[in-house]
Amino acid sequence: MNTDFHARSFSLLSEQLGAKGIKAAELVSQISAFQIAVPSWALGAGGTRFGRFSIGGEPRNLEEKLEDIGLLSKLTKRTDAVSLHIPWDIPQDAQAVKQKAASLGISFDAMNSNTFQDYGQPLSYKMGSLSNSDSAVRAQAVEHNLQVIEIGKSLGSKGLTVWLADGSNFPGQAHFRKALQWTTESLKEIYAGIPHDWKLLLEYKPYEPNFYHTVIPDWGTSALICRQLGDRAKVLVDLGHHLPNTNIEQIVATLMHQNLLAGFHFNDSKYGDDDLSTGSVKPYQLFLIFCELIGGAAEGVQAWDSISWMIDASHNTKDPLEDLIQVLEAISQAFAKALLVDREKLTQCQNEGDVVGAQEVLQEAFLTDVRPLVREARIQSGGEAAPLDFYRREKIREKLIAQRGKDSHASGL
Ligand code: RM4
Ligand code: MN
Ligand code: MN
Repeated sequence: MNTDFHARSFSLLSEQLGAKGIKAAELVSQISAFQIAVPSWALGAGGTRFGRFSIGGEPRNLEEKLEDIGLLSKLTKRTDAVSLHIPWDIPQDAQAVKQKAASLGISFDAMNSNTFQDYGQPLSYKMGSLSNSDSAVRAQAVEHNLQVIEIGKSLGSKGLTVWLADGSNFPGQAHFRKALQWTTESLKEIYAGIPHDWKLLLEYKPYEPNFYHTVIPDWGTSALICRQLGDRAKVLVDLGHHLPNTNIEQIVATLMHQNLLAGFHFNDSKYGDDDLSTGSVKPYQLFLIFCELIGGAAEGVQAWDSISWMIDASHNTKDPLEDLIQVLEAISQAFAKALLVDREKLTQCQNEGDVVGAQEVLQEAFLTDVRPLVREARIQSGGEAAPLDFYRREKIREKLIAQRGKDSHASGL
């Protein structure tokens, strides 16, 4: 990236924004402060049920995963935390792992439990975990979540994310009400183990791996359960966990209105839980979601700081580090564009029934090229002007392959 090109584009944009009464320097500091956690499972190649193709140089252990995130942090300055998945990332020596992370400027975001796979535990989750009709399986799944909380405590995490695959594949297979009841009771036991300064982030998903019914299929069911648990339980919105064309921005607004939004799993979706790169398919939707978030925080319905930001992606063709650089950029851009919305004018259009005017307000912000702002934020924070160019120029993947081998395999999906 030519420094002169950046300086000129940033100064032109600052001037254009200034003419509208917007201070570029304020936007830059808001963008700089925005940090998004990276999931430990996004650093290796993801597979599909048809196959998995190694990308080479994948991190072989938790320490190497932290190193990859440390690198991302250094280049982008947009991430300072990792979200771990247990049992994929059990730390052998929590203190050493914590120290290593600290030396890289990385902290531990929400912990993810896993009761959707069998990994040598005594009882199988084939027929469900927290919703299982067998109380011994439910107890085992509860115990696993409590252990994940303990691991999280030792690392300084402040949250437990629960995503359940529980459901059924065929009509008649499960008793809907009992499955929901058992799930709620199990979650109550887990919630009892949630420390006072933690939160429980409850995810929902309409289908997959079960294709007829899922016990927590939507935000409403998740919200109903959270209400029965307590204030520290809130709904996690994974952008891929909706049926096509769902109005996710409205879901976000509703959850904020009830102070029930735990946070996000960022990804993008064409059909379902595709785990595609955020912003690659529906950047306008992402912008509209940020408009609701910024509006909700500004109007005081839910505090900005109470919301967690995490990426949840998986790729079988892209270099995951290159992808994460792209994704951090796409999220920053959507956030920056939403900060540009003239909220006063929007409210006025809404009150006056000016439909065309309201759309103009949103388009004015969305169509602004905010890349110079995002770049300036990164440069001022000490990151790279063009992280992807740097990554390729420095042949980082080649170096990782030399160090870790061509067939190294990161734990995860
Ligand atoms: C699920 C869900 C969870 C994630 C797993 C790997 O679809 O999104 O958040 O932990 O995938
Ligand atoms: Mn998720
Ligand atoms: Mn998912």
